[in-house]
Amino acid sequence: MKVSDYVIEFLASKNIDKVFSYIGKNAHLCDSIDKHNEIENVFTIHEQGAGFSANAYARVTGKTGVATVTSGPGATNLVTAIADCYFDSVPAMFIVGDVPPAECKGERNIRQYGFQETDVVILCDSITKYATQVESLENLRYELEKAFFLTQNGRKGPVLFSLPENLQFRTNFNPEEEKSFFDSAEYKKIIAESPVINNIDQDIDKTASLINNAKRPVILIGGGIRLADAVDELKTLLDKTNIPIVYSLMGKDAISNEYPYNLGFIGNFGTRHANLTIANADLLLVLGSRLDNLQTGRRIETFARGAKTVQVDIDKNELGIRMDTDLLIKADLLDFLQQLNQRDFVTDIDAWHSKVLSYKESYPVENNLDGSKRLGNQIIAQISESLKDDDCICVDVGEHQMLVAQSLNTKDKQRVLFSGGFGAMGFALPAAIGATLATGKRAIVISGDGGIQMNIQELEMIKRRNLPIKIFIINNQSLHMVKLRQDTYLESNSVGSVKDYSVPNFKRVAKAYGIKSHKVSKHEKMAKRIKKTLSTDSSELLDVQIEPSNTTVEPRLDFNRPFEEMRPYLSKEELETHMLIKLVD
Ligand SMILES: Cc1ncc(C[n+]2csc(CCOP(=O)(O)OP(=O)(O)O)c2C)c(N)n1
Ligand SMILES: [Mg+2]
Repeated sequence: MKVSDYVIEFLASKNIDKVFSYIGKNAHLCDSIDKHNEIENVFTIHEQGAGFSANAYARVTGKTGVATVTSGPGATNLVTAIADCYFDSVPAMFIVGDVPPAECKGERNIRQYGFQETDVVILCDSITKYATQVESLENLRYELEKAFFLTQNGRKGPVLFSLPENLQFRTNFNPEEEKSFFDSAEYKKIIAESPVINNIDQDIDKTASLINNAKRPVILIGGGIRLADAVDELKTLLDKTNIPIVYSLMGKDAISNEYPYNLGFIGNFGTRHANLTIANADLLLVLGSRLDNLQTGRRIETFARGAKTVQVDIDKNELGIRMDTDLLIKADLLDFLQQLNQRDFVTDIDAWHSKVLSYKESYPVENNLDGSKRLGNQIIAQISESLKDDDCICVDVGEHQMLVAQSLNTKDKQRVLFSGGFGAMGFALPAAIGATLATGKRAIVISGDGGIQMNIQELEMIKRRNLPIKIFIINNQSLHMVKLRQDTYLESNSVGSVKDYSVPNFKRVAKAYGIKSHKVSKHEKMAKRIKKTLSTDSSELLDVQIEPSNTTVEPRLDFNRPFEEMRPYLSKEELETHMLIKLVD
């Protein structure tokens, strides 16, 4: 059997139906994909585009996303997308068609021997679960099975698989004769160390008892719920208990705004009602969130300070490292919730419900404290009003992203994809391409004027494949998230974010790519234009031109403030009316 055919047959046997590709020394692999009936190449315009598309394919299907590129510059172009998978625990396999080992420098003390030689294994070692090069056919089956297995086992993530060009076209390969990873001691050891569900009986009892005794419980949802495919189990728990929820960026699309006790996004750019809810809780159940400091604020001792805390995560190294926690549980969230749901719950939290709903009514995110409207938040809320029930919304990085986290009102079947831990500008457009190709459903891009320019070349893909993608550019003509920091710490010296930064005419750019486009700048026309754009499925770009002052994110938590004290500040008297625990001096 030809080696490249074997590799592609292996992927097809894992139900992978698309590989995001850019051609080069992987040509044999791409040729085998092309000749296979159940799997297709999707050739993007840049390797980073292929990487982010594979990333989104994995996020929306739960399957392993696959991208393949050439050695050297192809691989380095992919690095950002690989890192993004690593930090957001996205299962993905990145295959590099590499330089033959005989043409590599080996032990020689030189920079490069072969053309386009780069040590991709070392390069990607710190941003993958496993990075390997197949140096001879003896290891091919073992390494391929191992690498693919690791993408999904335990805490998910990316692997790097380098397959030199000279091996791809060998035709004398018989996988039946080669050793399998699944027969190995290495595999048995990994399985033995995986989370064991029947060990957590006691933890489940304790958690159920904490829930039943709590007067002010809150669940903080992280990206782990989606990764564990535990959304339905979480809904069951909420049906039984009606516990209020808040979410991190990565947890946004696990429970929609259809749940009445969804208090929203927490943290430095969270909503005031979410932060007040955390601040006043007496029980905090953290499900699949690593509690990074954008969520907890820098004064971690003030975060959920009146609450007993339980943290559940599949990765034991994430447990309890940021705050004192009463109960730490290493478990797969699906197992954990399945078991927890078998317990009986008697909760008495009506007073708490009234309280948290009063937070929400007092401080709607679309309003300033004086009642005037916040245009940036309103635009995002208007987008949500016209979305279809199963749209996938792909969001870039910057102020517009925080506005989405605060104000995009979701429905149960919608997905919202972010570059969470890595915060990579340029994510949204190729992610939308991957999502829509994976599901056949419509995807929506919400990007800034900066982020969209980072992978704008992928508009060509939308046209070539006639994809149902709507692109909203929240165009404040600046890299405004950074401008905000320069205002605070650098006396508003907006070098790079406003000064010596520029944007093209996006409407004309889209037109050049053959994509329908419009521009809207009058505030009173925006709602109607947004609605019109979303009323069809065909590709379209809408340049929403807005003054930078209208995207500035509020409320926000300054680094030296207790968790509930967000800027713009409430008077002490007003804040005290909401507090069930003492304010920090
Ligand atoms: C690849 C990359 N480069 C730089 C940054 C730093 N950064 C974070 S947000 C941001 C501004 C984004 O500007 P834009 O896309 O216009 O969004 P806005 O904040 O204006 O809404 C920058 C430069 C980043 N996150 N990613
Ligand atoms: Mg901008």
